[in-house]
Amino acid sequence: MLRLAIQKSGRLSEDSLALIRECGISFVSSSYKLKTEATNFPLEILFLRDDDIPGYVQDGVADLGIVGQNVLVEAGFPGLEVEALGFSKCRLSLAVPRADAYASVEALQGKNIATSYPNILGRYLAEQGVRANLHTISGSVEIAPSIGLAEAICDIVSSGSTLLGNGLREVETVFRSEAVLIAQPHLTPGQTDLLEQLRFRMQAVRRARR
Ligand code: PRT
Ligand code: ZN
Repeated sequence: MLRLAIQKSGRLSEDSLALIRECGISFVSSSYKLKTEATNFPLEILFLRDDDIPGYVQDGVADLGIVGQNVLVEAGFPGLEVEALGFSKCRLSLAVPRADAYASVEALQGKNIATSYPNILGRYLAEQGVRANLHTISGSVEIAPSIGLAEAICDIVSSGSTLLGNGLREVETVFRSEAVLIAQPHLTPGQTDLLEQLRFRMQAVRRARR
């Protein structure tokens, strides 16, 4: 038996469920249940907040998970990734108010930057030799400059319309992300075998979609 953790409700949920179903795995899901069991594959599905998924898989509470690389790497467990899934593509970018001068990342030296990704951003800035003050906030990061909390932000971007709507300009891509399948480090040989069957089916689904 394998336990797979997926996002309960959010941007990853629909595509995660669709992928499992396209792998030929049948299950009944209702919005009230936090757990369901597949009827034709030894798989249990847990519905969780995406932020909790890397830790649960690292600890072996769940054997597998589907999560964005942004959340996985920020949580500090990049090594759990076993398969890139090709959906929920986005980027983690730095942005500044549209009217502000910005020549290069040097412009952020000594500035206040609001983000929900202090670890990924901190590493990026260190590589660039930039020292800045990071303010970690968990949501609505894009309003930080307009309320005087920070001179720049670092947040997830896909279409860019949220940045635009908040008078911000994307200036650097810090990290590129997509959904990935992750696995706990201590699967039994039987579970490893099931994981390989699942990966094989997932790869076939991706090939068929192209
Ligand atoms: O409740 P829970 O904690 O489970 O969900 P959540 O609110 O933390 O996450 P959710 O559902 O918003 O996103 C889940 C994952 O989807 C993220 O971790 C990313 O890997 C991926 N993803 C893909 C995105 C986006 N695209 C995205 N556009 N995550 C967030 N956004 C947000 C972004 O933060 C910004 O506010 O959408 C806004 C920007 O979108 P654009 O299109 O205006 O640029
Ligand atoms: Zn989350």
